[in-house]
Amino acid sequence: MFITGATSGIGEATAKLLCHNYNLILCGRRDDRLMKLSTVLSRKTNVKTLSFDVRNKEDVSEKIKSLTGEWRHIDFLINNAGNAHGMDYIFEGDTDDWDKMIDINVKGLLYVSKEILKIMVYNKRGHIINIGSIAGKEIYPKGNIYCASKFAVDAISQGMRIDLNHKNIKVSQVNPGLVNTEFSKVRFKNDKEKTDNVYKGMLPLIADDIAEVINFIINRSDNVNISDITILPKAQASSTVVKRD
Ligand code: NDP
Ligand code: 8X3
Repeated sequence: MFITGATSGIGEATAKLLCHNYNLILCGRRDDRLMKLSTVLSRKTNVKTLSFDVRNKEDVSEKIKSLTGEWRHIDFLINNAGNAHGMDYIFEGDTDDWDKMIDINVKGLLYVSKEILKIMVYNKRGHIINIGSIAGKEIYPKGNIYCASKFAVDAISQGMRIDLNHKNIKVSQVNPGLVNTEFSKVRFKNDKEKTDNVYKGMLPLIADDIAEVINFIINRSDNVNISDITILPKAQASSTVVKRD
């Protein structure tokens, strides 16, 4: 089980849930968190950590190629690493934020997939779960480039599913709505007020909700593929319609 973005939020919750049944390869940039998680989860399963920035194509390739023996038997890839950076009108957006979202959410996902697919195609089996978003299904004001990056993930998931169909590799996409993780803290660059406002007066999903759905998807019979699933909190009807008290 190869999980990107395992150092917080959805990736971390997924690692904690799946450690009961799978060996784990956990990725992220924050070494201290990878080490802590590895120490805890090693009590339950075999854990390997790989520290890299998904934007660094050479490092992604080197780190994945460094896996040997049993660690190359990767049946599941959870492409979860990603974030929003900023939330501005398109005429006011910061191009550094745009670069981050496209480089991490789109190109990073591709670099990781490229390397893992070499293994899955060779093994003639595998299952990729891409973490998309409701933002990859509907555009909302000031969502512009983040939405574009997640629309790209949606297109990539569909393209993967088609191209890997004859390679015995399943591709699923999970599209969460509002989930209370470090996502908004990153998006708003640690601005507490803006972060708190995202979830004000409503009950968002928690990372465990998404981990449970991932667990469900990977535990269907081999003949079944949950190809695309959107999960919203009860208070959220769409990207823009959220009931708040
Ligand atoms: P978090 O901020 O809690 O987690 C993001 C994870 O991605 C971290 O583990 C982080 O690790 C990793 N990451 C970010 N940038 C990089 C990078 N350049 N290289 C490697 N790893 C990176 O947010 P979430 O758990 O909420 O986000 C996980 C996924 O879910 C994302 O793809 C996000 O777009 C998606 N999503 C989130 C929603 C939400 O409301 N929270 C809703 C819909 C989708 P580190 O910093 O250690 O590298
Ligand atoms: C995260 C959900 O609505 O904040 O992908 O863009 S949203």
